Amino acid sequence: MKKILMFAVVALMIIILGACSGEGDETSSDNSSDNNAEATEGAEEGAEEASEETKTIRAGIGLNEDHPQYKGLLKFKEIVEEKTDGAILVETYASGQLGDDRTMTEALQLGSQEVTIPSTAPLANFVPEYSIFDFPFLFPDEETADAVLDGEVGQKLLDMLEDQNLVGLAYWENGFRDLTNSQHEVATAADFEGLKIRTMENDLHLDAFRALGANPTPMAFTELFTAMQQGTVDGQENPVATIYLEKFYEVQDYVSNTHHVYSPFVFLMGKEFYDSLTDEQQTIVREAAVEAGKYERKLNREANEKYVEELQNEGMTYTEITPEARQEMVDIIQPVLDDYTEKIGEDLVQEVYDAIDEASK
Ligand code: TK8
Repeated sequence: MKKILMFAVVALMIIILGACSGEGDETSSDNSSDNNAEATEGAEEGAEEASEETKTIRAGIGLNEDHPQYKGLLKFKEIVEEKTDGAILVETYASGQLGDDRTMTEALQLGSQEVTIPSTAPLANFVPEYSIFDFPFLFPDEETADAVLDGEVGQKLLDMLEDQNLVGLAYWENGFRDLTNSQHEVATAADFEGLKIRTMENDLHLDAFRALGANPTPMAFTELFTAMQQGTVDGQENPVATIYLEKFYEVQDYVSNTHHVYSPFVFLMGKEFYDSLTDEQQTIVREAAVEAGKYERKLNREANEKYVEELQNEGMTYTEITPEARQEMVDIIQPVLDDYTEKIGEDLVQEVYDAIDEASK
């Protein structure tokens, strides 16, 4: 009898202990599932935070803080930081602090910088087709340039940048380029003879100035002022906004309204950085680059007349190029354009000219 009782007590104890440990298991399993849930939630939050950790755009340009290009960059910064609620911050660097157009474009390809806004000319070293934008006398006015650049063929050229690990988000405006020099007035093609002219690092520019009889030297913008100051070059060519705001009148005496090239800027972003953004962030930076670009174009155009007057007030001799003299320059340069049409591809060149005709109607 005693044995049966003992067995019953032991059995009862086993059942009670099992239930407890079961509860414990349930409790622990509940705990572990709670812990798992918390862990998962924490990881998801972490991942979410990780995907939304603050990203920083290092944006460098070559021109100084007085230029509309920098004011446009500040507008881009304002839009992006506001629309991402600070998830993307923009650091702005002017005056070539991070390098020149080519070296900053290379930095985007390497991921050591996120944004730069070069002229199209040096981009021809990355995508040869970009030389089309530096065909002298291509665009008749800013409105036609806007229509072509912001249209189908402009987008086709932006798309070509992706193979270079770059994303082109928008076209901004550098402007119609005019010639300055320290030697003498330039009123006709013959006046280019022997002038040592700095050009952007673009073979078409070099060949066009050689055809006019000048002695061109390719050079980064960051070296230009010193080269003019030291007489390494006699002259250069840039829009009047740059000539005035970069104080070229301190080292140049003559300016001619050659208007020989309409120069766009391209708002570039490194492709790896762009791909790291969320879809919403990609839309925000794209739309901000376009909106800030329209603002920059407006600022750039508003002051052109004023800049010409200011340059004369600073002592520069301003020479108007007559239509006949300009036509003579066009005729002299034409064989160079025929050569580059072959290099770039006749179809693409024709597509640009057709877009210009369409926009000019
Ligand atoms: C500034 C340059 C400049 C360009 C040149 O980074 O190199 O002369 O016209 O505006 O892009």
